[in-house]
Amino acid sequence: MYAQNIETDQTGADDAAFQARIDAGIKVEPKDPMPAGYRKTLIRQIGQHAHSEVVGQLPEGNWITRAPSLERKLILLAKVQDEAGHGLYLYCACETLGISRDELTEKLLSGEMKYSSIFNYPTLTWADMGAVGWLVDGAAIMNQVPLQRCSYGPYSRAMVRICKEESFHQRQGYSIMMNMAFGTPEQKEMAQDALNRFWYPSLMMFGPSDKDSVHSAQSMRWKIKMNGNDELRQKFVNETVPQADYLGLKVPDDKLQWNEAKQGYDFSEPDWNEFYQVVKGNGPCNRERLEARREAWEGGQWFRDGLMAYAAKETRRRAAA
Ligand code: FAQ
Repeated sequence: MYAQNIETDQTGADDAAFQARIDAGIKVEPKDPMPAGYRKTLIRQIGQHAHSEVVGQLPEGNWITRAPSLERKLILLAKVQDEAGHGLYLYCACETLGISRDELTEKLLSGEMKYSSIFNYPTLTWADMGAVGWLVDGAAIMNQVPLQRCSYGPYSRAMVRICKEESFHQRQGYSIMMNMAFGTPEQKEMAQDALNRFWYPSLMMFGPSDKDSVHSAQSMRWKIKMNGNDELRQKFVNETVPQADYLGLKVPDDKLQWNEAKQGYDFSEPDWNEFYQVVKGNGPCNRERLEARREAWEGGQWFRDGLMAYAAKETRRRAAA
């Protein structure tokens, strides 16, 4: 249905009229004409976002069977299911741009499409479930709240529900951190260790520094992104440091300091060489994560075949009735 629109994508002079609509705050809907580059950028960003939600289930899924209580197990299970739901809304939003979910999955498995670097780090202890909720979902919210106002209708609407759920996820993570940080000395040590390991990878979630960001300028003109990477990273640090202070934990950055003039913290940049290595597939868990997705995709083939066969049978039954 949408393939037809792709053929009518705008180029050249029409781009100015499109930009004027974006500047006026008019949402772009699936059947509207749009520049080919706008469509391509959205498919890249929404597709990568969807993959991140789905791959993002793996580090936490790792702890469902080992949660320390039935209550924590239920909460974690619900959270991980929410991430699957986020992937679903986002794949659906992406499909409105003329690409199928199967194609998106194949691009993930072939390495052509990325997913967030953060999910290539291991979750070694229960405290990591706290750090992931607090820091990773915290960073995700910081990035996604502004996306509720992005120019593409289906993406902006998907973000509304996702942000509500991410907010619950962030709080459940912080609640685990509170239990650990105010618990025994050993538990506090585990909480500190989790913060030490997840701090810089969380800062990397916002993408490279604006000066090295390939897509930011154009994406911001098109309101596919609402803020630069550095601005959101700074906001995240400003909000998170007092939360660490409350827990009595130390952010692993000796240069961290409040800067009165800018009304924000000065902080150390993450190691960008490490970031690019992880993005290229050389992080601690890249191979394991893609292998898990490949197994799930291949193992689910019989189920997808069954659904298609059932749909075909229903169509035949209705036609005969
Ligand atoms: N990891 O030019 P930019 C979550 C790539 S959801 C991997 O600045 P852009 C929920 C980028 O793709 C987390 N690659 O790129 C959850 C580009 O490469 P390309 C995901 C990255 O797109 C929580 C190149 O670097 N959130 O966590 C990363 O303008 C807990 C140059 O970068 C979203 O996807 C990275 N961190 O800005 C789930 C939000 N950063 O494609 C489970 C939507 C950059 O040319 C558990 N996305 N790259 O080959 C965005 O806002 C943007 O896409 C950015 C990157 C900000 C991520």
